[in-house]
Amino acid sequence: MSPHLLVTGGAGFIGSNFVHHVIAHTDARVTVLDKLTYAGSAANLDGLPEDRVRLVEGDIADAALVEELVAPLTEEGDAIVHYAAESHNDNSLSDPSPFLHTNITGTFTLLEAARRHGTRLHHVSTDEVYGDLELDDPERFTEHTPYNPSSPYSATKAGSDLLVRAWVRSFGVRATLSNCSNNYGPRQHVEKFIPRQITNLIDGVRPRLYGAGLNVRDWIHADDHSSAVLTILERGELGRTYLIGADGEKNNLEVVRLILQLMGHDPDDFEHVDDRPGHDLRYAIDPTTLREELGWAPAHRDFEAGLAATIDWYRENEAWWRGQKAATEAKYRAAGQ
Ligand code: NAD
Ligand code: TDX
Repeated sequence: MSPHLLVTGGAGFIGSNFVHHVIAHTDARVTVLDKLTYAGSAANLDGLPEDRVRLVEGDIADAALVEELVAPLTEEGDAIVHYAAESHNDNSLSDPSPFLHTNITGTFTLLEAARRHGTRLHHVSTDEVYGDLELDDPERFTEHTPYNPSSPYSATKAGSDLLVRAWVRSFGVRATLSNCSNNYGPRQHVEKFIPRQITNLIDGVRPRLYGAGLNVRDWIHADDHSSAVLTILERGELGRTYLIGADGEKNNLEVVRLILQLMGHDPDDFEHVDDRPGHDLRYAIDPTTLREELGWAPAHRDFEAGLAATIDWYRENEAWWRGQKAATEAKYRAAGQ
């Protein structure tokens, strides 16, 4: 029997990338559990074979539904791969409540089902749980870095990680965790930094840089995040945390200037807007363990080429993002951003 994966949040940006990756590279069947919030779309699963991918619209905090979907999973090869989350820092500053519901209660609900049924679970998390680094800090984040989250988003992701670790230790749940750096690529919501600036430029609007733009993010293509998660699912050691990164540190100013240049504009034709409250200065992942122990390596090593392809995707898929754009920009305008 081919393995059966329950992918939560599989209709969002990174979860849908993983579903496409699994269908292309394994013989697994996938059930996607997704609430289809503002960030999720059934269209992200277009083109996938109907006999291998099923979408169930629902909430990961709905214990009865989760029970129904987890009970049939077997202990051999089947797994829950948990991507579903409220994922945007700026939204967590205006209304933290859905972050508590999905990231904490939702993760708890999945863990309880995994505990009842002995199901393998992989929990997808973020480098933001470690807080931020100084620009000149010689050490990057490792799996031993203490947790120190800054925003309601990262605090709820940190809480969800700690729940998973506690369920491993106290109840023997068979889980692995991964903390990944900033993803870019096709199908990312236009609220996020890179797609916001690309779609602004398509609309003739200048990019918006928070503060001075010196904050550093460690960019990885979503395809590489997916291949890393699949590697951990197949070869990771139960109970372990793996950090996923591709040595992609860049400050926001560099990224905005590169987007402007690639889209044929003056690289300085952007606006500085109000900074994000509590804005983390720098994220940077040390991915040595994943590379040396599990032999994973990123395929997208040229950020400029990956960014150019991402720009092309947004140019060619306006129907995908157009419906999100006006409401997203209205929220940013209200926040002075
Ligand atoms: P996203 O916002 O694009 O997608 C989230 C998906 O989860 C959506 O499809 C949404 O409908 C679904 N969802 C939300 N609440 C739900 C609920 N209660 N029940 C079921 N489904 C629900 O997010 P993303 O950027 O694709 O991030 C996916 C995961 O990866 C998250 O766990 C995030 O913390 C993590 N992560 C993201 C990044 C990044 O750069 N975006 C980096 C590291 C880790
Ligand atoms: O318009 C903008 N201008 C700007 O300068 C926006 C939307 C963002 N920024 C800055 C803030 C950050 O320093 O760009 C950087 C990236 O911002 P986001 O895309 O909002 O990402 P970030 O806050 O770094 O978090 C992302 O990476 C870690 C994801 O959204 C999280 O889900 C993930 O956990």
